Amino acid sequence: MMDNSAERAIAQSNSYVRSSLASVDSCVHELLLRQERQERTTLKLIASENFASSAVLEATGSIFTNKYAEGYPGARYYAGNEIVDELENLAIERLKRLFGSEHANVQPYSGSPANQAVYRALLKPRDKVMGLPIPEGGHLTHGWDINFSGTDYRRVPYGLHEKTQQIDHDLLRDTAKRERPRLIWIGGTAYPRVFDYEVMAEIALEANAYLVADIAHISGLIAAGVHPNPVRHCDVVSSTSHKSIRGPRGGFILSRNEDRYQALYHPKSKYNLARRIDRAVFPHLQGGPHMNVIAALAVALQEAATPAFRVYGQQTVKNAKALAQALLERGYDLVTGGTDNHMLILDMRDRPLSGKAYAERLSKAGIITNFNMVPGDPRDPAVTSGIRLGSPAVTSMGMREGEMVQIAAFIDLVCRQPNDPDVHASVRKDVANLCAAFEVPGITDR
Ligand code: DSN
Repeated sequence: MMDNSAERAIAQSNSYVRSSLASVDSCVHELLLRQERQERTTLKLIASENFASSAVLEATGSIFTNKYAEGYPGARYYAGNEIVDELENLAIERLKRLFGSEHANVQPYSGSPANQAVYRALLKPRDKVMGLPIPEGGHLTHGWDINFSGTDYRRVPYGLHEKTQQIDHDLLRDTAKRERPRLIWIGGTAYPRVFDYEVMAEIALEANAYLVADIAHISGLIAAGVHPNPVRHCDVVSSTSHKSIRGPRGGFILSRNEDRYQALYHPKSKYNLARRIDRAVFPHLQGGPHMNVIAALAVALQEAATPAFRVYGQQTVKNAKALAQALLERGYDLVTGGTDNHMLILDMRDRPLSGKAYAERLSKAGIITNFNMVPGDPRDPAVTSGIRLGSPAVTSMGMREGEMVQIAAFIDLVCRQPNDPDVHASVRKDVANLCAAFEVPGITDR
């Protein structure tokens, strides 16, 4: 028999568990409401952001957050994992099916940890790595000097063709033959064109290098079938799960089972490529996987396998192209002259303000972007000369080409009179009116 005080304590803790956020923590609740209001009334044009569905959000906020499950399905270091084993296997199988991959790991906490695991599984410190530098559209983890990938490995940047601003495969081939890198990255965070995985695979083969695609930005477009799938050409493919694929904040890695360079680079290892990837994620780099995020990823993968998601991917690209065209018509320069994917990069080198200053002014007008380096950028990375725009989130709201033309007009108004508060206020009002005509997944559809 419990005494009265124990019963009271349990009753109190149960009521605490059932309390809503508003009654438990008004400060966080208020911040959440403000963020919701902001997202409902402004244009989310950050190319790496999106709106996860209510189902994805529900799984992210579920009790799976409580479960420790270090290890992998069937081989955990905690008891009580029968259900989460099923959950992780479900996410793995959905991922393998969606991308046609032999192996999948769904545990990386995000894109950078996924890429760290790739380095760990494939290379030794000081091995040579080729990747696109950040000003040309690459990612920090592709061999940038202030990142582990540039300090712990020898980086060999490859560049863009001076005129087209697209990857110069001839130059890349020559550099790879000369430098003999152990790994070549293909992918980036500010590259608006289609990647040629077939040519990259040839180049990697000639150099005996691993080819790794980082599809963080375009995994949704690949899943939707509107961009080529790199899986068959690459040794490993890494990604985040929250950008165009519209899942929770997280990452994943796809790979072949066997390592074609096992005898050359890992002769003493008793593990094949798939096992080395898994061991790099856990136990080398991470502890317990975030099972709530894996649950939400499974949901997002189910959504991404539907015909509706295919339409979403197609519309995302159509919208980016329409926005690009409308901005070109208004006299803006775009890196590479346009886009094939979900993003475009405004080159503002010949304009009076920095990329950072334009992004701040646009934000005052309710247009949320990020400032970004452009090829040949004379400015510091902390200010830059570019603005990156993306269509995934506004496409998730249901906007189409007509709205993109309107958005280009808003951007133009602000950039022409960046220091006029009346312009900021009037564009902000028009932006809010435009947004009010659309549902915001995860916010207004609950
Ligand atoms: N921060 C991501 C992006 O915005 O592209 C890359 O890591």
